[in-house]
Amino acid sequence: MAKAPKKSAKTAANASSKTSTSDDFALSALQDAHIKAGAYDASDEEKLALYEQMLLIRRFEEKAGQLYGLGLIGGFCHLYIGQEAVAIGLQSALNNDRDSVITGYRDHGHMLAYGIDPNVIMAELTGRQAGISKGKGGSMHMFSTEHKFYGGHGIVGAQVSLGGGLALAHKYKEDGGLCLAYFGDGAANQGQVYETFNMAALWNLPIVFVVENNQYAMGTAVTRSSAETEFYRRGAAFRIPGMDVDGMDVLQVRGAAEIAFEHVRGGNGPVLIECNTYRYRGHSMSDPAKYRSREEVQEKRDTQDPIEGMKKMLMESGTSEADLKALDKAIRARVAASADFAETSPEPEPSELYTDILVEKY
Ligand SMILES: Cc1ncc(C[n+]2csc(CCOP(=O)(O)OP(=O)(O)O)c2C)c(N)n1
Ligand SMILES: [Mg+2]
Repeated sequence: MAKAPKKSAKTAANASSKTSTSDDFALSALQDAHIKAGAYDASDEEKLALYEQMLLIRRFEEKAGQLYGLGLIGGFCHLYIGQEAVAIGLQSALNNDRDSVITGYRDHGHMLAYGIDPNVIMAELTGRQAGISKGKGGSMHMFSTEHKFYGGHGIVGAQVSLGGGLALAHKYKEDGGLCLAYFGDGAANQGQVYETFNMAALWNLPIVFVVENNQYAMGTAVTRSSAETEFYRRGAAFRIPGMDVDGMDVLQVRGAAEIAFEHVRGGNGPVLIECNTYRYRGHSMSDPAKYRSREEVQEKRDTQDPIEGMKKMLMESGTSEADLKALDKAIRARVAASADFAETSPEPEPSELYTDILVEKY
């Protein structure tokens, strides 16, 4: 069983370093603001919308898992189940007309969080012409420039440097946008991440780096791979303020997003957010997950599930169980329709083999 990082120790450590110099204070100021502000103060309507969006990701991913089992999805397929609060909490605070998003291969949830049609995502997973990459990319290579969603990247950590480039473009064009660049706890040990931190801080780029710490990189627990498991501190050497966020609570994530985005939009340079979360399924569909116990997974599900947590909150504020059941039914129907759409869509024409490839000198 993975040893849970000692989260209690860091608050004390922060407190002691805060007073040393004003510079140290600047690096922890956003974390202090996050602790003070706490969860986002959502209206009942907003809570229901966040719940609905998280549930759509969960049901979509469950269906993708089934289609994979039936052989309808080939290649790799990395599910986002358990991590829904991260993408929804952050992306609900974005300005979709201006801001850009980039992530790794665990990307279906981010696309749904960005409001991209489930039909075109499912069609991509099943390799159909109607897919968002014309069925030629699959699970790890989805892209929508129209929605300012820049992938979907299979090379661990590479999206962080590309995100730096997107942020540079926002600054260069003065379009007022920011880039949200997600990466995993495993990717956080890649050298290029720190090269990007340096340039982003040096050039004051509008970028929010988000470590989705789901406690594992493939089969390796963070405590076995990382000397510093408090990932939010890793920007300190580059003068990037960090925030340590409960990634299983959508309102905490949204609260942190409000603070981080305001800081970046104010022209103050990058922020690093660590969202502490957990993936329930294996690394990919082909992972039997023997490196952890069933009890560990069950315990997380029972005590920290982001969707159950929000459901409880909604019921406490008066939403009836019947209404929530009806919502789930509607989402299941929406997801089933996306699977039907994907299964009945044609595969790409063989001539598509010759499109979207570089064959000339550029
Ligand atoms: C440069 C590179 N090295 C190794 C791999 C193989 N690989 C794929 S996923 C992965 C683990 C990444 O874990 P993490 O960053 O924590 O993301 P998570 O899968 O947990 O979302 C590795 C090592 C790769 N795709 N690219
Ligand atoms: Mg990970």
